[in-house]
This record gives sequence, structure tokens and C-alpha cells, in this order.
Amino acid sequence: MLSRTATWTLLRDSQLGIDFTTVNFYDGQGFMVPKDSGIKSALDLKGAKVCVSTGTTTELNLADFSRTNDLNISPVTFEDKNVRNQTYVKGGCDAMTNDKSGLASNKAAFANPDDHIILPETISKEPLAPAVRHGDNQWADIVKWTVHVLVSAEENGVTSANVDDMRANSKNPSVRRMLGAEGNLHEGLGLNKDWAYNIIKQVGNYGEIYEKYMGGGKLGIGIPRAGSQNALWTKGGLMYSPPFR
Ligand SMILES: N[C@@H](CCC(=O)N[C@@H](CS)C(=O)NCC(=O)O)C(=O)O
Repeated sequence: MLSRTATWTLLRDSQLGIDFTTVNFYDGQGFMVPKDSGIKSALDLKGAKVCVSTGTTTELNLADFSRTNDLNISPVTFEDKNVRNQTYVKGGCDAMTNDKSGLASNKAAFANPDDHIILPETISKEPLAPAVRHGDNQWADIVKWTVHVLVSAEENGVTSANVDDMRANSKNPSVRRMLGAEGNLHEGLGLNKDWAYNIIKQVGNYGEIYEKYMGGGKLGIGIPRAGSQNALWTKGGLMYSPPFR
């Protein structure tokens, strides 16, 4: 399985021998600049040198964005993201571009994060999704439904803290089927009936994971979820699980 910051695109899905499963984070590409540059908008990047990882959608989108807006941007490309970050911090580029979640995490790791700002524009769609080997359908189902469990658990108020109680006492038929308290949903996946219970018990639901790693806490990179595409569908977002039946 590939589960990283890989964007689901047609070419990758059809030409690399991999299949994308389901989106677990809706991202989009942005730009970071040194605060003292005075740059306030991506449209101010005329003639700029922009640090970018090679072989990425980021590199392709940068070229499209430059062409569409007549900006004549010079990409400075890197194989290694650490070298890219160091070059940007040392002033080797006027800006750096990456998925916005990537920028937030890159910035958080800088010695002086407050010296940099992320510009407001989002120039692309970057649906990040775990991918599996093309043709391995059972494994694809398992990976897909693992993501769906996280979302469905959140939607139904099942958390790592209450999952034992929910499995024993919930009256919600969908929750009971998901947690293996009734029915045989696990059989087609080739897993045991505790599979979904184990996921939630060990890592929590989507909201718990989001809060821990993407939220405002100690480990988090501070990307607000409310009002974003990563909110639950019941709260205006795109996070939606098919039914557990
Ligand atoms: N979402 C883009 C970018 C992916 C990306 O940059 N992934 C690698 C670098 S090649 C990574 O480690 N990203 C985190 C980072 O750059 O900090 C894509 O799928 O092409």
C-alpha cells in the first residue's frame, strides 16, 4: 500500500500499475513565501524562482499556473524534499510550492516558522488517497473500507474511548454491523469480525486522527477542519462513507 501525500490522477491510476482506493484527505496546492518579502498573493510571483519537488503534480500545476497567468515562473526542482526545504529557507528561491498540508508541515519544522507565510490561493485539486497494486481487488476492498470505517465511526459517534461500550450496547443496527456485534460483513473482506473494532480501538475515528495530526495540538500542523472539504458530509464537507450493510 502507498499511503502518503500521493494525489489521485487519471494517469497514475491507469498507467503505473496501481489503483487508488478512496480519498482520505482533500488537499490543494499553495505557495509559501518569507514574510519579509512583502508578497501577499500568488499572482505577485511574476518572474519568481519557486522551489518544487520533481515528478509531482505540484511541478505540473506550477507550470500550468504560470502559463495561465502569464507569470514566467522559474521552477527550481528537487528530488529530495529536505534539500528543497533547506534551499528555500536559505533564500535560494523566492517561494516554495507544495500541497497546503505539506506546506503547513514543512513550515512547522523550520527553525523560525513565523518568518514564513502561506499565501491564500489554492491553485489545484489534490485528492490524496491510499493506492494498492492494480488487480489486487480484495486488498483494495480492505484498504477502501478501512478508510470508510474511520468516517462512518465518526458519523455515528464511535470513538477509541467508547468503542467497547458501543459494541456491547449500541442499538444502532449499522454500528452493530460495523463493529461485528451482528451480521457477517467481515466475511467478504476475508477478515475476522473484530476488524473494524480493532481499527477504531487502536487509532480512533477520522475526527480523532484529524485532530491529533492535522489539528491545533502538540503533534498537529494546525489546518482547520470546520468548513473544509475534509469535514463530514453532515457538516458540509466531502467525507462520506457508503453504507455498512
Ligand atoms: N501531492 C503531490 C505531491 C507529493 C509529494 O510531494 N510527495 C513527497 C515528495 S516528492 C513528499 O514527501 N511530500 C511531503 C513534502 O514534500 O514535504 C503529488 O502527488 O505529486
